Amino acid sequence: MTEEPAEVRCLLMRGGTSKGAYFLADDLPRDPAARDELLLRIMGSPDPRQIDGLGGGHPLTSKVAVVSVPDGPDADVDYLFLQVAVDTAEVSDRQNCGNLLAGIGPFAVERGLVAAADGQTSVRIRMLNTGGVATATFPTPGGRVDYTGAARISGVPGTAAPVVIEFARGTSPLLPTGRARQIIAGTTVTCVDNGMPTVLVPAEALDITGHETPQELEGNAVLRDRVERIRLEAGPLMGLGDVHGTTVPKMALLAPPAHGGAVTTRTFIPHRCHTSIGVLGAAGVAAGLRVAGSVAEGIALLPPSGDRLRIEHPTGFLDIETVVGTGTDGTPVAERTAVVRTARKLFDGTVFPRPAQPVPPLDGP
Ligand code: NQM
Repeated sequence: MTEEPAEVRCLLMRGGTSKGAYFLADDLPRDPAARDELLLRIMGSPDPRQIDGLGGGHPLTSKVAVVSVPDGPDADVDYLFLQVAVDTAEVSDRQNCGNLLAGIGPFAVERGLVAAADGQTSVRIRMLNTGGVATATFPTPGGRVDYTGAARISGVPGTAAPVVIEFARGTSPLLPTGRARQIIAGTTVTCVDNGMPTVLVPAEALDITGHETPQELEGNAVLRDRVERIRLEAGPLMGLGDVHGTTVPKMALLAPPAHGGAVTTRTFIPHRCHTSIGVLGAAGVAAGLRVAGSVAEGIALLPPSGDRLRIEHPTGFLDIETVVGTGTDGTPVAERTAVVRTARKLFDGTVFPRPAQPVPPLDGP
């Protein structure tokens, strides 16, 4: 599409513990700047409440998925994730989202990009933000997506159909700085990338227990400042360049498990504290736990056998399977990562973007 649309076909979905607007790429402007400007008006940004758009006033509910037909045989659909900032006029493609990923297969079936089998359907999804490929498998009795089921994930009330997601072998180095641990801004950390650049930081080193609520942590200005200083120094070391104003790397604070899992986490994404944990953020934590010499040693408790790790977070836990092996150059690689999520179609229809006009500065309630 080249012209500025007055209305756009849109499917609103919960994907895992996030919520976003899903579009076919063909229904949006082709030019990325025009597309992003339109998405700001659709989501209602910039505005802390996003009251004039679809966004929910939090990074976890201000997300967009753009889906298209791939040009090669390696995938069934292409998925571009866009994070729409809440209170600034920014749209970023610099991170992926494993939660919205859970809705991509069902969306592809809903929009006729993929024919569903009678029973289960698997969709190979190329994730354009990172270049990786994931396969999502979900129930499609009678060739239609069935969103109902018995799978329960922490952070979402009730149960729904399971979406099983398998990530192919990682394409980027698991340890982007080449080291299992290092001192950054005076704190010993481990930098990992298992689909999402993430810095693992022992909570104790930041003078917190790591079991505080997200509200308590967001209210701790000294902590937020220390976490941000580590992040800003870690970004260039991880090959991300200057990370001022970007949503990566994520900051995962680690503490001993409290409920039988492998580790407790509190994740800054990067300025709000996640109410649970991102899928790929958890993939990074899980892989980091398996790297010899990482900062997780002495904090995490690995089960004696099996690939599955339970990552505790503020609203429960996320179970994730990871296998970390050794690459040809002798460095650790994530061989395999798998997770179960759920997704649900919330609304299918037409969204009417706020008209293009200058937004006056905020001057009161
Ligand atoms: O890490 C939040 C989320 C995410 C991203 C974030 C995600 C992931 O929970 O794969 O899912 O870290 O911005 O949606």
